[in-house]
Amino acid sequence: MKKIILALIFVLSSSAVVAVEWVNGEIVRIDTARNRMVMKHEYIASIKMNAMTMPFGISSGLNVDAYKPGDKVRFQFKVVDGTLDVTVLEKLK
Ligand SMILES: [Cu+2]
Repeated sequence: MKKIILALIFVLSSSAVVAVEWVNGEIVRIDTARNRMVMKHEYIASIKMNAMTMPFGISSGLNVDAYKPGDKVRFQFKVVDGTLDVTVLEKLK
């Protein structure tokens, strides 16, 4: 029984850590000189933001050289001083 409880705790805690939010979007513009990009994004559940086109920051360490306007992507972000910085970016196939 103790083993089962420990296993359950492990599953619950690890799923909490792994639960990252992916948001689908489309790149509109990339401005690497200013570390900014504009994307059309879908509804973002975690911050209840409706779908819209808006600017994002590009997190340091994120390379966007392979991306261009029109690319369909999914991304993760963090909120920094009220702006959303893209931290992880992937092309959708
Ligand atoms: Cu938005």
